[in-house]
Amino acid sequence: MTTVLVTGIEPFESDPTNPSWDIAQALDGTQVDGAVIVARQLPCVFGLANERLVDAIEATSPALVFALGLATGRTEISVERVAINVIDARIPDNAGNQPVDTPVVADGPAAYFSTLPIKAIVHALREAGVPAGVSQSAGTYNCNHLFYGLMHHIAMRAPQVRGGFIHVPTTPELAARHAGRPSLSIDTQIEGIRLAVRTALATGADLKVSGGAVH
Ligand code: PCA
Repeated sequence: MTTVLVTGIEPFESDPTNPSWDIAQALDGTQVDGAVIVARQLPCVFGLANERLVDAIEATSPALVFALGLATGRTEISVERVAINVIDARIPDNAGNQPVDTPVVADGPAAYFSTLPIKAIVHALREAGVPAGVSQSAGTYNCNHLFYGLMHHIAMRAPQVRGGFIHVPTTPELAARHAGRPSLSIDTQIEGIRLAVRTALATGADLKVSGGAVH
């Protein structure tokens, strides 16, 4: 049976939970159109998160990898387009490390693109009433580093795997701790990621529709 690896990240900064892991955990062991979802939690630690991700890929041999992370402040499920080869941490990670302007992979290419059908996923989620959009930057913290590590591993060692990164908004419960932050219920987020998996399984070539923004 086809395996889809969905990863979430442990809580970080001051939050008691991380919705990215709550979503992955809720989907763990469930089937989507003949594929089974396997979930793994990754540490919010530079370097170690990428080692654990590679271990999980090697242990589960997935066809698809969806790495999830929390982006407090985002208003919608954000399907990331590009991972960049830089870490510029605003806060220390859970091991106390705070790299500034260091590459994720020394001598690696400047960037990698997601190999998920990002436009098709956004279209499917919006059609289903789940707020979603393409994001042109996963930031420069742990999630971008994880996304870059994923795409670098795929490029170098696992070209048969398709993968990418999705940032999720915070939940109402967490937003209540951060006044003014937008949120989306965990049930809507779980359904959104399930639908993203279904869409990626069913989509070879991505849709050619505009997902850009003029800022
Ligand atoms: N979000 C952070 C790191 C862990 C997480 O869930 C980020 O966007 O980098």
